[in-house]
Amino acid sequence: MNEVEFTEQLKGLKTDGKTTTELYNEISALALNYGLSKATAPATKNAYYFSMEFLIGRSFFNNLMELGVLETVRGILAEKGVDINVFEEIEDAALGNGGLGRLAACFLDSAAGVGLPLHGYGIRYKYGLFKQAIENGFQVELPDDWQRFGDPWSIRRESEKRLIKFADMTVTAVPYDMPVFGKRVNFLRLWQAEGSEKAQKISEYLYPADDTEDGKMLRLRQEYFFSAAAVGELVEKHAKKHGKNFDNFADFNVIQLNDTHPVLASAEFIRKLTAEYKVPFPDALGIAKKTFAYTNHTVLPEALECWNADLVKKILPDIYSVLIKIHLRQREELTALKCSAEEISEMSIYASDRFSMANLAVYIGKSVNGVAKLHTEILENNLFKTAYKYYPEKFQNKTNGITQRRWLMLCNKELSELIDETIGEKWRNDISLLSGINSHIRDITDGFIKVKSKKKSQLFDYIKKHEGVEIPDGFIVYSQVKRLHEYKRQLMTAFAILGIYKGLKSGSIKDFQPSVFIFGAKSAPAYRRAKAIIKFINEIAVKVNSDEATNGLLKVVFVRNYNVSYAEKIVAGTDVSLQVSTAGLEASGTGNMKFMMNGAVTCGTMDGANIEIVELAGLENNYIFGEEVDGIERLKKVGYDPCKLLKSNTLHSFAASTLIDGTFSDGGSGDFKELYDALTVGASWHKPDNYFVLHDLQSYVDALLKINADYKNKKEFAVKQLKNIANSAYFSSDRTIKEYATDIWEIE
Ligand code: 26Q
Repeated sequence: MNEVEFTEQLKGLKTDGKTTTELYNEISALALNYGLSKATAPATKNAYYFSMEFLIGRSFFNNLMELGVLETVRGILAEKGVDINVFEEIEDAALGNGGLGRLAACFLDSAAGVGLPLHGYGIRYKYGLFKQAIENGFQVELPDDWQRFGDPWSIRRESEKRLIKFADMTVTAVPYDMPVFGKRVNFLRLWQAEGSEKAQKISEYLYPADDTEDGKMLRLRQEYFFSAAAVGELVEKHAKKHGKNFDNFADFNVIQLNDTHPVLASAEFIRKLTAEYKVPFPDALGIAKKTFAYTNHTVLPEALECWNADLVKKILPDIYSVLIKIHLRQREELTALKCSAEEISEMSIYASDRFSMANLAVYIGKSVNGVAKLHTEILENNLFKTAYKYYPEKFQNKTNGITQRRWLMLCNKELSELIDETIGEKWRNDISLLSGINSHIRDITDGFIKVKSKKKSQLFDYIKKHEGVEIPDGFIVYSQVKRLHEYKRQLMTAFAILGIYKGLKSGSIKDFQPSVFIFGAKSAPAYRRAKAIIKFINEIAVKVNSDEATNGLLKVVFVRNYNVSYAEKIVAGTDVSLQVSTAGLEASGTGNMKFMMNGAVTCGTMDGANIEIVELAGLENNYIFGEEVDGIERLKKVGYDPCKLLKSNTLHSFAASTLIDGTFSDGGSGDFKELYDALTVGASWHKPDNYFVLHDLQSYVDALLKINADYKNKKEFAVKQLKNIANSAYFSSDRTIKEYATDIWEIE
């Protein structure tokens, strides 16, 4: 099908009396066929991205854009009296929790976009990340039945289904292919579990947590299920083509492990080669070591996966044996390298009846990478210090990126057009040209201010409709949108807002530019303190928004069910991007990059990719505050006492007391007291104020107020915002993916 045929068929489409869902399915099917007709020749060497999560979002608009027919479709539908925006009813495919899953989606987009053969492998969850409702200020989770509108962008490949064996059952894995359009057509292949009721459970739910809940058998099954399906397919394809010689397997295939979640794939690979093709174990291990590469996405100790050895033995006995063999082999190697007993135990795959998935990934991986400069340094100097000492050549940095196609061209058409007018359209195919804006900044501030205020008012309309909160034009937009986690410090923002609110009421803060704070966040359902923070923010919102003395100056909105599609609106309509994690804990962040590319200044700590953002866009065009990694380390050594701060600083004691003095109600749940205790005496195994919220609070408020004051000079503020846009090309995932292709995958 060519474009003319596509257009003709679309023109012939009957729309009368059809539901949005019906139209969605018919138009998508047509576009899918058109897209598939552009299919590219298979590459010699392919890279495969194994990931438990692909946070794709809505495919409809993005795919039409990638196929170059979005405007045509918009026009033809308009002629038929259908507004293309009705398809915003179709919900996102939220097969991921947050950063790691969205990164996977951006990588697929970029690989297709720049023409690299990278394909994704994952799980086709029946239910994606829960939908979030807010009841009485509390998060409530509802199932996300994303397929109820149909799934017209997937193709079920019945003939390529495979059997996956567990000790207690055999499960059928059926692949569904989602094409990814660009210069190439690549595929995201998602496996669905079929068979008995127990079998189907494997692909029913995405784990709604981005840190580990220990020893969950179902998660172990999920990890093995899709890893084994994918490995089985790749190995058999190779055997068919090249005979049973696997020495050259890595010349044709490379597998990137998106965190440790799919690392059992390496054990399955060795199992399959040794058991089914009679490859000697040392050879199979050697081939695995040339095939797999590992990306780490978190240094939080609770998010590092370990599997109970008995559990593995019980449901995957053959994998257990392979893991033990790898472990013994690793010991031999480390002994030969003259590692001390302590060093061996630090790097060991198996210890205290548990398998460390990170140690396995580092041992097997031909490369190990972090996702921002600072993060990679932390891997080398802390988390994987000993491995780095013995295998320095494995370690690399690959700073994350985002796809400018979804996160600029699609979500901010107006800004994209301003860029076209300023530097021409070539940047659309070569993002590095964006830096051309630098020499025109002072000529386009007025144009930019217009675009930004348009995107803000679109966002305000949407918020009015969905959250019922009215935000007047002209408000400065500060946004913090990301998963809810204590280390990301949404609580610190809440405290800062309380500080500002108090200052406005008492008159100590003068000349304040009207501002709105927008939050969007889902909490893991079992993470009590994170849920308490959501409730706390909602309580603050009710109080602040209804106070007539201040609500012309200050508003707070917690948006419900934050997801990719909501993010597209928020990043375009934000002035100030809040990226305030405790230094050393946010591996990279990618929201920070989306905001930057849309012309928000960053108000943040020296953490993750924030460091690289200010390196490129200039410290003077962003607002950095708070303790840096060294300082945090020092505080930990000498002992940090938040209670001292509570005694001496009025801002701190005022803000923290609101958790326990009856200012706000937690509905009798005791949740706010739990938050207060976490700050003052510590919670779980954590020290008091484990994330240094109180320590950084004052400098945070100062930074927010400095921004507020600077904003008065709109033109100068627009210059800062434009400097960010002009220097954001580095954070395109086109750049990132090319680095992976050259430095790790060796594909073209
Ligand atoms: C592990 C075991 C059991 C249950 C859940 C998990 C689990 C699931 C998801 C552990 C971690 C995750 C996700 C981590 C994640 O999203 N990390 C983010 O990755 C982004 C992309 O690299 C970075 O930008 C963020 O800084 C990082 O937090």
